[in-house]
Amino acid sequence: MAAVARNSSQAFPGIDAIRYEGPTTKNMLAFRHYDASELVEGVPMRDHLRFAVSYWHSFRGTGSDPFGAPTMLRPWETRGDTLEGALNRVEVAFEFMEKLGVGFYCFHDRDVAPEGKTLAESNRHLDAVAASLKLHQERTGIQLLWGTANLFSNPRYVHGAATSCNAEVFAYAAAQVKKALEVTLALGGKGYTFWGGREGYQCLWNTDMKREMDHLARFMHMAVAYAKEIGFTGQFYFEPKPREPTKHQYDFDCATCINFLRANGLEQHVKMNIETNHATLAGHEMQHELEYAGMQGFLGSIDANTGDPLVGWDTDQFPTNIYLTTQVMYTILKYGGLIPGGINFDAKVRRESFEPVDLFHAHIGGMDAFARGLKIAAAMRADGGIQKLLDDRYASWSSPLGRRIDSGTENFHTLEKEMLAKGDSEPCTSGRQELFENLINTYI
Ligand code: XUL
Ligand code: CO
Repeated sequence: MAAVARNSSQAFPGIDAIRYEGPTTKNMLAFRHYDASELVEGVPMRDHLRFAVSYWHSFRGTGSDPFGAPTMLRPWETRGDTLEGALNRVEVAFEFMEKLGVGFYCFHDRDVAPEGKTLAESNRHLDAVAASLKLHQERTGIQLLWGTANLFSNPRYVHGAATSCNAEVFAYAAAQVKKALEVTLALGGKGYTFWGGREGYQCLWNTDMKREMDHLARFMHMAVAYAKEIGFTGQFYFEPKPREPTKHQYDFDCATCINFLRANGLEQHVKMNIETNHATLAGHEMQHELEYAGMQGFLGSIDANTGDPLVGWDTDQFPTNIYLTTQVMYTILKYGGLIPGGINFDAKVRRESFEPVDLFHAHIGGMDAFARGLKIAAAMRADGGIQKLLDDRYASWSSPLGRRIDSGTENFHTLEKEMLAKGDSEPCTSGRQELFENLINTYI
């Protein structure tokens, strides 16, 4: 299949490259805050943020929902789910990403190439599309942030993939990930993500949880071994999600995933790809998930989106809330950044936002929201006011007693002796939550 090195796509006529025009511009197809080359803490914004477009939402999303048919107007989609259609879509996707000015994209194998009648045919399709993706990557400099395999859409995965009750499904999933890893390597992918898909259960009565989780660990070890064999040195990620499509997903949240990795000897090989809407489904704030992973060295990459506070499922909306992006960027800066990860917009335009231009508005808004969050977080760090309040709160740990406890020289006997002699502990000081919150608002 002949792939093209130039891009003849004109799917977005009338839309030029999106430029930084500053906060006062009236042009809604411009960045107000994201200036790729502007230095923040000495690093260009593009390298802090490493924005990626999700192929599945932006180029395979149709707008269908359980109550209605597809709504998306995508004039370039004239060839359906064929190889020809897939190759045309690559050009459209690269036209979009070039105009938007993002450095990265992410895909599942079945997003970019149609599934064939056999595994061998699916692999041939994927190779043909990957050849075109590679040429367009070389032409534009846009890189693959991470690849993944879709182990959940096909009916064969009805009971899961690595955790299926059917051993042949496990084998098929292994073959699919093997191929996806090869393609990710060929495209210079910076990472490879495992989202659990249907790895979970709907009912414990029909589920052998121990067996399923053992199989998941075995599957992951096979992936690690194969990556080593082919020389794939990209970062592996787990993407936690607590529920949907199953009522309990095994990769529930960061704490669950990190425990699974440690319990199965995988902690050196896998970090977290943390998604905002998944965090909230788990009953956590995104900041909690980032902090939990970051403090233990498991912060890898993020899937940026947001849920709707009134809707209890994974709505995958584009992030526009500056408070949220400030929390995210503050925590990311605190743990030294995301490289080799990035900020993947795992987000979809609403079903009602069905015109091609809405893809631009959505991404521009998300990128600007993160750029503002980054600048605010950097200002908070430069000023040091929040850190000072935090240090004050824990000041007693700098006392001689605090230092002795932290250095490990104390035990229950010595501490009891000290408190018996003293009679009571010193009174606590205020937590000053409202002062913290007011101070944060002064930066926003
Ligand atoms: C599903 C989800 C996935 C992963 C990749 O909720 O987030 O799109 O990001 O499989
Ligand atoms: Co995701």
